[in-house]
Amino acid sequence: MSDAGTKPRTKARPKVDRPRMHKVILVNDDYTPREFVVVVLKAVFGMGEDRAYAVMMTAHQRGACVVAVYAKDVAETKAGQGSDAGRAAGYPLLFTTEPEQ
Ligand code: TYC
Repeated sequence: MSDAGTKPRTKARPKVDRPRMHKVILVNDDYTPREFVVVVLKAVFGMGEDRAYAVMMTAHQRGACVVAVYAKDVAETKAGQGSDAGRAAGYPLLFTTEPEQ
């Protein structure tokens, strides 16, 4: 028989931190064509042409660019899809992930 709610709770319930969000980071390389990077950003991350071009150019000029922030499993899946698309086309295109904060 359940006594849910009838007994005082005697154990402490420590506040738990929310799971951290994870950044997806686009890493520059010397071989992947700019237009291919733009195509992948549009396909995998749902960006429009202008946003995708701006993110690609930031990675191109600065070495890397944060693409988006997601829950860990979503970030890892999307980073994998982007890197896989590059590999399938013979390019070293790389997306990595890292936790926020
Ligand atoms: N640097 C590449 C070129 O000049 C283009 C590029 C941009 C590649 C961003 C990867 O994450 C990247 N063709």
